[in-house]
Amino acid sequence: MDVQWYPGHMTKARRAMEQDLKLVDLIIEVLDARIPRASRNPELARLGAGKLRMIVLNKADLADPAENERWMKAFRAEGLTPVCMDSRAVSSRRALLQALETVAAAKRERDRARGILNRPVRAMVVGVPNTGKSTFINCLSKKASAKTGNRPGVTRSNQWIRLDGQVELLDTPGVLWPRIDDQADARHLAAAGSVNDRILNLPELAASLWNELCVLAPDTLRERYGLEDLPAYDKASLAISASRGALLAGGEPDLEKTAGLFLDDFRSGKLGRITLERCEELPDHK
Ligand SMILES: Nc1nc2c(ncn2[C@@H]2O[C@H](COP(=O)(O)OP(=O)(O)OP(=O)(O)O)[C@@H](O)[C@H]2O)c(=O)[nH]1
Ligand SMILES: [Mg+2]
Repeated sequence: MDVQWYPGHMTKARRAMEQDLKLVDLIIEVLDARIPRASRNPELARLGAGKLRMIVLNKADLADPAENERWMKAFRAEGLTPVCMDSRAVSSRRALLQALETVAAAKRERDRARGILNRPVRAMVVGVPNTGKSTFINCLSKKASAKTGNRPGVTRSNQWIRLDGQVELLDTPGVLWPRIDDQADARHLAAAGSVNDRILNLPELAASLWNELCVLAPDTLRERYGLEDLPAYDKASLAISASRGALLAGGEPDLEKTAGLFLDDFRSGKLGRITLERCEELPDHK
């Protein structure tokens, strides 16, 4: 599947990110916990060299809890500080602030040794589109300061948001990279909602997700769509379109709409908590 979504604002955002990295002490990378591998920016290790780093496995409420734990362990083994988060729930806030303070303590200590007092810790919040960066910031600041939305590309420019207690967060637009070489990465980013649906072939994307979910969550698929066995997507989509009434004017199945319904079921967690990527897949270079 060819995913090439690199609109102008992303080129600008990527440049701004390189510039603004000079201003920050800490990089908080917000990943989608369902696709922690594909949603990781392969350039960040290089761009952020020398900076403090934190990983937020956001949308952890939509991912398999056992997989969340495995991913946390893998990130810890890399020397990073990972936190699982449901940014829509205030209950996630405290653990995150604690982790943030632990990471920030190193920076405050360094400042103190140089005689610098009370300089706020500045963190840049980065990630692919739609992982919940702005929602995450709003959760921490307890205000709806940053604009959020259920589609990729909502945040268009950088915005500083100050938390109480000497921390400033920079909200940034979600960025992808100009070429996504790995096909599985591309499909997963699209399935999770990080790519603009308008450039995608939705029935093709739905078919690839269907194949994966037949392995990861077969019982859920059977139950949700009232199927006795699990046919190939072509056949399953006919059944889904009939049961959901996704039909064209002449009564033919509307396969575009059916694909959208199925993808929405996955994206909104109606198919249960599913992680598409196992942590053994974490390649060394990321
Ligand atoms: N279930 C769940 N939904 C979340 C979570 N965090 C954010 N969302 C939803 O995900 C969607 C995207 O959230 P945003 O905060 O706008 O995402 P973003 O990363 O800022 O997106 P861009 O600015 O487009 O890059 C919204 O519909 C949020 O309500 C989470 O932890 N769990
Ligand atoms: Mg945003």
